[in-house]
Amino acid sequence: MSEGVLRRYREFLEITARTPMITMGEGSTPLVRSRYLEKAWGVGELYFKLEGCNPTGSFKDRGMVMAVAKAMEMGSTAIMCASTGNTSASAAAYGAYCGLTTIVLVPRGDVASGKMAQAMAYGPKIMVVDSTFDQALKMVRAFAAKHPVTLVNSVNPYRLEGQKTAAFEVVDDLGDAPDYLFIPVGNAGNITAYWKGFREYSDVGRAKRRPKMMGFQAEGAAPIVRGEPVLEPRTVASAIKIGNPASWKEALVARDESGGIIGAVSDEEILTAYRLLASKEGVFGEPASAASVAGVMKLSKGGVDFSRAQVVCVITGTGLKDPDLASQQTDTPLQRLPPEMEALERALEEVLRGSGARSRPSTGSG
Ligand code: AN7
Repeated sequence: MSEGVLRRYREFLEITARTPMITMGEGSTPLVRSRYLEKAWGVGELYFKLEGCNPTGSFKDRGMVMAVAKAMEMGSTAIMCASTGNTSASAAAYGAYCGLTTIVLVPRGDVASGKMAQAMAYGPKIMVVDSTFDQALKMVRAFAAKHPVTLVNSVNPYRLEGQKTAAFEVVDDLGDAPDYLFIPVGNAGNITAYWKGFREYSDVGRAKRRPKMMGFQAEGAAPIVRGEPVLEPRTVASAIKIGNPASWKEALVARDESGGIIGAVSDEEILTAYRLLASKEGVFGEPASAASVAGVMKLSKGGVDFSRAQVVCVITGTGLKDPDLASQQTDTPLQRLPPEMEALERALEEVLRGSGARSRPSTGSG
């Protein structure tokens, strides 16, 4: 059976004898070294933390497993959240796994189709609200304060407790904290959780240093960068289309204590990074995730010297979450082919020449 984050990092979490040690196999995600962008952008060492490899395809599972375990420990039978998609998918999955009633509110028209289909598959109560994410979050906060349901948005402190384990893993894999941690920022829970994780690990001596926290918002949804809430956030990266982040203050603390920045990248930069990440690195992340990579691209092209730095980019969710955008963003042609070997050889003549592949004698055995 998978270890899961509750067992792997139990000494750093608030686990009691009565905490159900549930797991769907979250955590222990790959840290992959770049083979192309690192050189293209002149970075000393560039790594991608593949959080799309979690059970529901995003980092949310780390926090959800902790929030759900504590909800059950306290006798709760219902969980609730507002979401741009990934939190609702994760809540619905863990809710189904644990037999809880799950209620999710999503902003109408703002959730990628893969997340919507996924959330629906788990069978929660889903309500589509004619509002932004920020308004839906306000509604669930008010509702949960009044009724017997556990709020599992990142304002639930156990969510961030679970999510901080990703920082532990980065240190465990690299042997120390990296110089820089690039991360997309929406509701600002994850940047807060990573910073907490890095701090705790260095406090107990498991890391000798702490990284600079480099958070990136989308330009049209960059309240922290602008210094005021954005009433009508706009961005192609629907996961981070958030105008009034719940962990705003905590994100500023992470930025300032670490000597990092919170910056903005345009949708164009996000999409360029999104395409490069998939086509040059084989890493298919969702658009919001590409904001972290766009951040490295923007700063390195803007003259920041990363040539001696160790840089980690958090790829927060899988590209499969947003198949419509993926189809729009690719120029890979689909070629029709009659079902004949000769046609296949004709069609691939140039491809093989272009790849430098040498023809070789047939072995006769196929
Ligand atoms: C892929 O699911 O807010 O700054 O409701 O799905 O911790 O909010 C998702 C956020 C980055 C931003 N990448 O993280 C939700 C939700 C992906 C995300 C973020 C989200 P936070």
